[in-house]
Amino acid sequence: MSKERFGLAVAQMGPIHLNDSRESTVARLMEMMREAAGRGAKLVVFPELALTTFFPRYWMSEEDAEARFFEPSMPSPATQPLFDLALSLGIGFYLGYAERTENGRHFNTSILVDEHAKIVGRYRKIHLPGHSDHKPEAPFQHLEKKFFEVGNEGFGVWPMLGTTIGQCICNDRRWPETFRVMSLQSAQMVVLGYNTPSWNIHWKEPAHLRMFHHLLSLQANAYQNALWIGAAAKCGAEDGFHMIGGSAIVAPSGEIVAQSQSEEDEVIFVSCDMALGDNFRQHIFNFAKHRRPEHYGLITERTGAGEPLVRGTTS
Ligand code: CDT
Repeated sequence: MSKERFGLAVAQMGPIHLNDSRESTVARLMEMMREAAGRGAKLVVFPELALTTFFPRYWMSEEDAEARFFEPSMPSPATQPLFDLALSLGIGFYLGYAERTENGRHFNTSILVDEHAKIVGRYRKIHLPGHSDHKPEAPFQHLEKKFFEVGNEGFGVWPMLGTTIGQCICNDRRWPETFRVMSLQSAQMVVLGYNTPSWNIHWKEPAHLRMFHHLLSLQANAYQNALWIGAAAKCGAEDGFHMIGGSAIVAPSGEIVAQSQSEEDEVIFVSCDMALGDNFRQHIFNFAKHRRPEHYGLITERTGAGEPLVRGTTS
């Protein structure tokens, strides 16, 4: 593999049911890690909340959720074999899980682990979707705002594996700010995991739009920031609740260069040309030359849409 090539694997997961053990889930991750390494991957990307079912779909107390679904340490006894395998294979990985901190705070978290099995980067999800109240009329809940705090560590990037990698989680991929903040820190690649329900509980949305908006978000953000993006789904029906697949690797051109075909455990792989983003970065998206931050103030001044700014007339 030449200096410019980066073997990127995305390990999609089929469903994890409520009664599946952490040990059986980690065994699935390990099998895909072996396959990824065998195909020449430097990094394998696992989904959001990859150790359990997507538990925010269920109404329960915070205490019950903590006891059943959160990790008080990482590596944990159940995930240590994954770290050991990564070390023996010399492969890095991205993993999403529910984090309980030492002082009892709860975050939807992902980590980047290097080829020495060292956790080099941690990200706590910032754009939490859903609601915190019980919606008994809905077919399922989306209680991320109940079970998690908004991430408190910003959008980081980490020099690792010979490049600069950023990470985010699921709903973050729909927000252009996520990727722009990372590309302003010279990210070359962004990786993420997701759990996207196939049905919208808020309004009657055509089902095909779920996949369309997912891919649209990845492709637009890859192109506009000259990034490689790797996105890993947890998908299929978890105890009857269906989530989209569509795990993908997207090039800095915005083109999808690999996509999963199933809704099961499946590894996709691309030998990424890390120079592919250079032309975009040097020309059309040469940030230093073309960005106009003096006109972007509202991005950080306002959260929601407000009144038009007062401007000059056209006469
Ligand atoms: N897990 C997660 O963030 N899911 C959200 C659901 C939003 S509904 C379109 C997602 O952005 O996929």
